[in-house]
Amino acid sequence: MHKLTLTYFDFPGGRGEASRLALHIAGVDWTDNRVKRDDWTALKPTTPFGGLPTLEVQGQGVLSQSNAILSYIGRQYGLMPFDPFEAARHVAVMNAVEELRAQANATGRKDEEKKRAAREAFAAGYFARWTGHLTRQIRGPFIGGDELSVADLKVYVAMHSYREGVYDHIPANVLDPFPAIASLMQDVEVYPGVAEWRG
Ligand SMILES: N[C@@H](CCC(=O)N[C@@H](CS)C(=O)NCC(=O)O)C(=O)O
Repeated sequence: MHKLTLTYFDFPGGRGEASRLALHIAGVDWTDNRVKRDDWTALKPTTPFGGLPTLEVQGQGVLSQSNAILSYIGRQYGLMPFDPFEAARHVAVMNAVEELRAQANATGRKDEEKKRAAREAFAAGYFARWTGHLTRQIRGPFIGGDELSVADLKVYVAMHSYREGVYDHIPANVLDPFPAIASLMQDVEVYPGVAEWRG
């Protein structure tokens, strides 16, 4: 068994949290390495692509890119479908979460009124379309049906941030019109190990 170290910033969200959840659910021996912002400048050039998370797999090397890390953990520990087409569909969902993140991040503005306008347009436009697309990917209760996967964890962490109001001017009830996503979130929350990890 390879020793695993997941490195990410010290907060319960972003691109690293789904991998932490997956490793916890998998019940494997892993190190939760949390980087302080002050230490990041020195660490950044040592990472494969200049970003976190990374996953060090002892004896093999260091992986970067959140979706590659999730795919690796999922394949190793039964949190990814075995069927190649179905697995690729799950990767597509994870990549779509990254596209959503990029669009959301592009709504940041220094001027508060401009930010409000950009966020409201995003919520009514890209976000509403995206959640519609995601809904059609959910077989129910999880993306692949009965089995939880790393893609469900990625969706869960990303959608949770909206519910927590991380993006100001986007209301915390923005997911209300999408019951399949709300149901997936609920089922992830009661999945063994999740509440324990999230605290
Ligand atoms: N495509 C990469 C993006 C990695 C990334 O930009 N991570 C952010 C944290 S979520 C980061 O390292 N930010 C600090 C920096 O870029 O210096 C992935 O999915 O892992």
